[in-house]
Amino acid sequence: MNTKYFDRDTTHLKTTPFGIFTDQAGYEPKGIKKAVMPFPCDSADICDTEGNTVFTAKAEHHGFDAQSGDDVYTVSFTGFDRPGTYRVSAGGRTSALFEIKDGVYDKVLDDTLKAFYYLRCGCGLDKRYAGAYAHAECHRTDALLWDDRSVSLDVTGGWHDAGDYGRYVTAGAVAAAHLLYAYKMYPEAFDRQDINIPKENMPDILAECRYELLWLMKMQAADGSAYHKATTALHAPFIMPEDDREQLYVFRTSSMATADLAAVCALAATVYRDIDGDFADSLMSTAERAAGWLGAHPGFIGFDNPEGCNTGGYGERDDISNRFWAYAAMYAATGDKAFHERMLSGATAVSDLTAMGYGEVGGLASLSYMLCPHEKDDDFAETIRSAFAKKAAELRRLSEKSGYGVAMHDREYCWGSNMNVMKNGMILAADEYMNGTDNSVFIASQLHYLLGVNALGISYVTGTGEFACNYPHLRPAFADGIEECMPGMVIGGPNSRPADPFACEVIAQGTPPMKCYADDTASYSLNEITIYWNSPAVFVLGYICR
Ligand code: 9MR
Ligand code: ZN
Repeated sequence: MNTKYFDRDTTHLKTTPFGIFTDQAGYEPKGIKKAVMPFPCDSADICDTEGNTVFTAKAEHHGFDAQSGDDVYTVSFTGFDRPGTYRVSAGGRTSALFEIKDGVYDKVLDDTLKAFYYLRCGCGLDKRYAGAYAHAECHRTDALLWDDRSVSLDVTGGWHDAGDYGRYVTAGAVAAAHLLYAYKMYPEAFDRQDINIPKENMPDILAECRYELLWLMKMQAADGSAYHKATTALHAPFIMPEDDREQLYVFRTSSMATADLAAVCALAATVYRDIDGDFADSLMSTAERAAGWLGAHPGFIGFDNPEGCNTGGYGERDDISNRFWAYAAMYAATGDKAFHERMLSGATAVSDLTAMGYGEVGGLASLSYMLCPHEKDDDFAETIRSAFAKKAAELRRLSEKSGYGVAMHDREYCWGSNMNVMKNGMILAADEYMNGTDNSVFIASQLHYLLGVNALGISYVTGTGEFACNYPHLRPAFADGIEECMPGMVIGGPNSRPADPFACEVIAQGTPPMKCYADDTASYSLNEITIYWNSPAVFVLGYICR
């Protein structure tokens, strides 16, 4: 718990005690292993826990890295594959401890998936599953329709979106979809998983998604459209979820939410069909009613917070990619030519066929289309494949140019930059899936960045690594009074356009993008968590652990 939250004291902010940056989870024995040193050196040693040197490698000068402002040296120790626990040391500095072993990322995969359980709303978290992070039932009361307070609705369930207790349809649909695509593409990684959540007769990842899907279905209005969000009028103070007893509201329909609901339910129906036929049927009926509404309402209905509400807006400028995703997923679920036609006719206006959400979702549509068993339009399938090939080539170039191996444009160091890192990993994985290009080294590099190979030498996943973020802008993590944050939370990360008072105070003008970060509860634009920042990390880890 960061007790300094309220007085904006910054003295507790720590910089890494380590001078050499490695993946703090570690490396597969056969994996590419590279440490980054932001200082001149000729060679580096791999040392065991007793300090004995077990391997020495020559350093290379990568050169100046503008995103970090560092003159970077790297050392490759891929040739060293003996399982064990090590540090890299050079020039009187060391790295954090890391392991070399088979299955070294399994625990991070488990943790990042379990994070969704910790965010469940509408239930209590039982000690058996949540341990010290158990808490009583939250947000069980009916919600009033914001625009007509005589209407009261049961919209309990789902995941809390983020550091706040809001629940938003577009955000939830995209996060669940990332997990479902991950399962479709890499089932081996998830079939064997046991993350200690209430058991259902299916892999844990599907049980966890089901919890969100049941809520998403409740967010459908009688006319088939989807309400945009369910939140209180104002963000709660930093209290436990069960202590947040303000009136809940459901906010009016948006066309993005309706399209995303159709898409995720249709996608989910294909996943649950063989596991739970009744559930797949109700998903399909929700998807069909939402798609029916979309057909009857071709105009864009966006969303802006009404007067008196300050919870997340999740406004979008158009719903083009959302509708495209809905029809692609409907076609994938049904094989119905009418949906195929609608998808193809909407495709030309889609700006990016590789975009993985939460706003632009063209890439999710592409995944649905390319994964589906039905007949495809050859030209359009080729258009999708080449969009991924082109984007992946660009990402490989960025990754090679970066001293830290991260495939990021400067502009991507924005609110939730770690989502961009992981989404870029997803695009590389999708390119590999569709085009057969081996992107494994580049995908692993994106994970290494997240877990410590970055200019601050910090692991951006709570509970993984000797120097990991621990004070996210996450209400229960503050209010539970427990020093250690619950594990597996992927935080937003560096943001070169800090947008909260704390960040504006502590991030000096001119700080290089990769260093615009502080591990403090107060900073929502640097250090919040959300479900759709965790979900692309689960996808990338699914690829890696498959
Ligand atoms: O993730 C969203 C980010 O891209 C936006 O820049 C930011 C400001 O509008 O909002 C973020 O979403 C927040 C949402 O509105 C409410 N729940 C927490 C989300 C993460 O900060
Ligand atoms: Zn809740």
